Amino acid sequence: MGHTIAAVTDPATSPLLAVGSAAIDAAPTPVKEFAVQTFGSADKPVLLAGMAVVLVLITAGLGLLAYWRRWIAVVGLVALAAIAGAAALTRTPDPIAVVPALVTGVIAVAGLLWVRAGVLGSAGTQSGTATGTATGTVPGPGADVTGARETPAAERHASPARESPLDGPRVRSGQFVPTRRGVLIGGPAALAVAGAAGGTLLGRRRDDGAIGRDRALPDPSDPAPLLPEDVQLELPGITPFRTPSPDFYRVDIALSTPRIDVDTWSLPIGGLVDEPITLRYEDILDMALVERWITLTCVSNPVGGPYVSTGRWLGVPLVDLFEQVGVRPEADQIFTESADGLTMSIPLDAATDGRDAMLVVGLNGEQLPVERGFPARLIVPGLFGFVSAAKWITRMDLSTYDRDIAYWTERDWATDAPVLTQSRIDVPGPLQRVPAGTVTMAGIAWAQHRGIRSVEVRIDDGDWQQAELAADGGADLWRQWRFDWTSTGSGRHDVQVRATDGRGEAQPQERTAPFPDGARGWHSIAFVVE
Ligand SMILES: Nc1nc2c(c(=O)[nH]1)N[C@H]1C(S)=C(S)[C@@H](COP(=O)(O)O)O[C@H]1N2
Ligand SMILES: [Mo]
Repeated sequence: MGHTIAAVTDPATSPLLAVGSAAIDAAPTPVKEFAVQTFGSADKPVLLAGMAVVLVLITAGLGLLAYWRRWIAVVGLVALAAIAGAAALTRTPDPIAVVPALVTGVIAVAGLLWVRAGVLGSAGTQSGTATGTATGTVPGPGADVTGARETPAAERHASPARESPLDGPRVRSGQFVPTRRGVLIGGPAALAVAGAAGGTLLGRRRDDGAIGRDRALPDPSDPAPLLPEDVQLELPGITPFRTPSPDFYRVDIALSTPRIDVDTWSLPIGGLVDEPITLRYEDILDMALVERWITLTCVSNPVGGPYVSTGRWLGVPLVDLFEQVGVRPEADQIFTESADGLTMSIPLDAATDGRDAMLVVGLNGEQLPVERGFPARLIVPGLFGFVSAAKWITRMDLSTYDRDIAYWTERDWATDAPVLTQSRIDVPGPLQRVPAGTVTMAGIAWAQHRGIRSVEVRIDDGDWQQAELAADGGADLWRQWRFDWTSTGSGRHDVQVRATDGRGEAQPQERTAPFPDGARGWHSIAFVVE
């Protein structure tokens, strides 16, 4: 019920989603890392399913307690609703946020009392519905405990039940009285209907709830440089150089994707500046826009992992905005707030050293997709996404690291987070069987803003050998590589890869976990020659 109501008012305040989001915020970093590494992009469905199971168990427990002491169950339900309401307030600090929890609580308490009355029978009004000792039908679960106390024994025997308590619902003196069978079937059915309705509504709002997705993007005044044609190797199975928008990796803490109305959205830029400004969406579209190919990576990407993609981003250079507001010399970080409650912080030095740091409105020639931060987000080449790529941005302050602390910094992740050099084997796949003869290996390597100088491959315990590199698209982009090997006998072989960045630094062998500043180590897979 709460999910359905929230779909109409504000999805983030759905009891399930709000409590889930609060749990994500509160979860200690090791638990979060475990979830990301174990469940990958399914971490949120797993969390929600787990919560649903726990909730069903708790409410079932309260239902059983209600046979014994009605007030305990009522207090339990009120407590659940209060938790949901409080969690919703942490998402949307507006009294309206508690509405889904409040309505759900009221319906839950009323429903509980109603069902309880029906199942136990309340003295005098439903004499025929209770335990039916005379006909030997099945007594209700509470019959021994409360039924005997509440239903005068004489009356029970005086009017023997003609119907089994498992019969359908009956109407007694104009009152609809639920039966156990009705509750057993109707309860889950109502749950399924409400869940499906809420899910559908939420899903629909996720797709088209944002307003202003029909605006035409202007042409960039500084278009993306034409990429050399052979940045893309013609090899089956290799990661495409240009990631199609739907295939772009996605990582965020948002259980419900913020859907923003660009007509009411604005972006204040303030803090340690001479002249704060507030930008509307149209203001940004009116500025001189640049377009750049940039590869984005997540710090949570494990060695060989999938959280890296490349897009063509359209936006305003941050330095142009900073020129307008006049940044004071004491500022050392760009501190952002987003519609999902996340705060992030970019080292000011990195954003102003000449690289293409920008406030983005377009991806691959279209408005930013909703799940990519519509209407606007940041991109800073060379920094991991969790510090640099704030989606659904709602505020940008020039600040200092002493003054404001970002969400992930509070959770012990690195403050300064340059991308680490990584390389990945896409072909052959793990344990793939390949015919004897020439075996082609291929993949990608990245070290944004430093570039990739070379990639080396080692088969089994042999020597490192230079892989062939595809054309270089620029230092902010990943680079494809391939290596042809003539197989030496059938059976299992291991292949390892390591890249050297544009500064001549090779990837270290020693593996580290993604926490707190990114995974290190060589990717390695095994394949089988037939
Ligand atoms: N508002 C907001 N912005 C966010 C995040 C988030 O959870 N909320 N996740 C960040 C992380 S960890 C990464 S890696 C990138 C991923 O961007 P993408 O989902 O568009 O690939 O967005 C960043 N921006
Ligand atoms: Mo990330």
